[in-house]
Amino acid sequence: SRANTSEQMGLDDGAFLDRLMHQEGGKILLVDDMRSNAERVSKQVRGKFELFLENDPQLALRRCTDENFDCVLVNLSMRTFDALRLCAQMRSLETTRMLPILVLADESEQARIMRALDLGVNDYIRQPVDRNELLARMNTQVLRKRYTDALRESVQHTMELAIMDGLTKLYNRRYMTSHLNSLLVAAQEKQKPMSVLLLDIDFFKSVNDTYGHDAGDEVLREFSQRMRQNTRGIDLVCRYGGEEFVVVMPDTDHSLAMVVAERIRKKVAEKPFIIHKGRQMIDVTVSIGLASTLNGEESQDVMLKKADQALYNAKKEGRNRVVS
Ligand code: GH3
Ligand code: MG
Ligand code: MG
Ligand code: MG
Repeated sequence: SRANTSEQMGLDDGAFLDRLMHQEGGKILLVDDMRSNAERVSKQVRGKFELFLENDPQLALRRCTDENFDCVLVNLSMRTFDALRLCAQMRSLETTRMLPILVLADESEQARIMRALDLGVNDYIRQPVDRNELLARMNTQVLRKRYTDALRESVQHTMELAIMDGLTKLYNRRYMTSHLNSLLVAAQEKQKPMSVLLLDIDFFKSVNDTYGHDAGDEVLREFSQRMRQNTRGIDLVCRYGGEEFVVVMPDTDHSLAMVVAERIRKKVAEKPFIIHKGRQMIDVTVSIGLASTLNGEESQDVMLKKADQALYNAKKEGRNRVVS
């Protein structure tokens, strides 16, 4: 649903925002230890918002983390615990930092209202509560939450599109080539080795021809998954082109890179790829060209050319092998 929301949030799609803002209701958590008060609020929002009640601050925090509330309503004059402390905790926790907080306050609580606002509470309502005012203020918070959520998703999605390959969720070629040179420079400065693998799936055209293009796509996804599982977090795994991939391995000399490349090659060849929801099994192999830094002064172009030449030899020598 995230991608869906983001797509709908396209910059020129004002209609999506319109729909977003006119959605009714919202899921509200009321934190209150006074039953009678809670019942009054509940009656006032009935039919407009979905209201849940929690009378323990720790449980309230947990629920705000686990459930997707649109707004929290906190009664500032609770007797059994400090509402301000709860507000402070909500603002400091990563999971509740962005959740709108609305406080209910008595006439006499001006100083505490100020402190609550200081802590980052979004708004307050005086008790006894006027129903229309309560609904209006809650609605404002719910809409703001929805808007910022959608905006954040959209920004994240845009950033992902810029650096990731859509099919495999690996880094894309542009991202890799914009980092490889500086990684090589950093390796040289620290006098660390560095290796690059260029991988090309064998006879991939015949996978498409035999099982169809969608099957080919599934193979590419599963292949990417196996590469990810057999590399480290600091390795840069990217889709270089159609069925060609590059793994950039910092701090990795030729012999270690050989071990990694062999492991990937084996993990691809040893188990058939299961596609079409288990209805089809395809044997896949990969050829891998390996290039490692020698004097530490190799440029990106030199490294990729070396890997490409090695890959060419791997194909020529019969495929399903690693050549350096
Ligand atoms: P070789 O062992 O020499 O590498 O043989 P090959 O068939 O893998 O080589 P070739 O480069 O001739 O074919 C690559 C094929 O990959 C051709 C193209 O249709 C297919 N391909 C490229 N991108 C995609 C994609 O995103 N999805 C699918 N399904 N196929 C793709
Ligand atoms: Mg190819
Ligand atoms: Mg080819
Ligand atoms: Mg190929």
